[in-house]
Amino acid sequence: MFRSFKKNIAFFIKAISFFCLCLILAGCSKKKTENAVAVFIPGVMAGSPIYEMLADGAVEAVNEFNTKNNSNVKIDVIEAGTNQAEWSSKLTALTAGKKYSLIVSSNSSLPAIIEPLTEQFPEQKYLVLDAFLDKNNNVATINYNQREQGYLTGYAAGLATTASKSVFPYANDAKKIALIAAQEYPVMNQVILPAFIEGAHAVDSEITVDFRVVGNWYDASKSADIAKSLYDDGVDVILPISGGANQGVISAAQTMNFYVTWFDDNGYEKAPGYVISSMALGQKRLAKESVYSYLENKLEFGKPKTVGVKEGYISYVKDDPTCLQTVPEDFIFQLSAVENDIKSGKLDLKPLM
Ligand code: RBF
Repeated sequence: MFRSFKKNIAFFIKAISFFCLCLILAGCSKKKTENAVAVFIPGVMAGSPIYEMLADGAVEAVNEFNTKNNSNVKIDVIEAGTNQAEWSSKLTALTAGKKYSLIVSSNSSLPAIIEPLTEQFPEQKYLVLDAFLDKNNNVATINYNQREQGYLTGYAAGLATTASKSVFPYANDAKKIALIAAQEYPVMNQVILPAFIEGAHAVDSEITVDFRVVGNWYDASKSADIAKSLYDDGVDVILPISGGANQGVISAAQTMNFYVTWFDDNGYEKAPGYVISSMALGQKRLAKESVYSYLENKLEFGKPKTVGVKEGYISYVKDDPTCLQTVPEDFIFQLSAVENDIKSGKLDLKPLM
């Protein structure tokens, strides 16, 4: 009698333990499938198409995933602001909050901020576009071959500055172009500027390229002053890469009459007749595809990728109605030929970093 009572108790304890184990396992597996995404904008979105496209693509990916799978993945977009000294502590706080399974961002300075965090928070995954980081299994990076983007833009500027007034009325006799950057950073100094010069020199080796720095990504009146002084020096084509401050270069172009070559997205509408080229990044599509593949558990971490013209993530925008109306046909034809040479491999512009 006592033995059978003991047997029953033992059975009861085993059953309870099994039940608890099942509950724990169910809890664990549930936690694993609960995804949430944060888009960490290193700066502000206004005036920075590269960040707007990042957020748009990530939000679209989550919305489509939720609709297709009847799930409820959350996504938040957080602007870190223009004070770069605060980015590291803001990203640390976002990570430490453990609210998001994936933090998405974009720009080449982010890997250096993220690397130490991956040791402190080994569960956190990051996806960074427009950046490069090797051998870190918590970080996926996809970089653009901006030598191609810079080269094509330099080629465009070179064609315009050497053109006759009958083709480009605001072109002068001096063969002078310029790049106005918000700040100096490794990709700017070692890739974009050298490639811009390389492309211009492929048109004419006598072209001189001026390089000026605004000092931040928002001061449009300062960038307008810089652009005006460059114009006074004989510069007739400017490439602005200064986020919100690009607007100053656009207004100066319209007042003084010089040309602008645009970077990152389609810029013809900003100043029809003044913006003569646009070299766009497929940042929205890349953000959408990579966030979607993360949600499907297919995103590869620790294996950096580089994409460019061949893969369709850098492209010369020429099917735009304003472009077709305001930009000389022969110029479009010549620039398209260079893009095709890159596509076919005839012109091999290997990444510089
Ligand atoms: N690009 C922007 O359009 N807006 C920005 O606020 C901005 N901030 C940047 C800050 C740092 C530290 C670095 C390295 C780059 C930044 N970029 C910004 C540039 C961007 O990553 C890219 O290089 C350019 O848009 C050219 O494709």
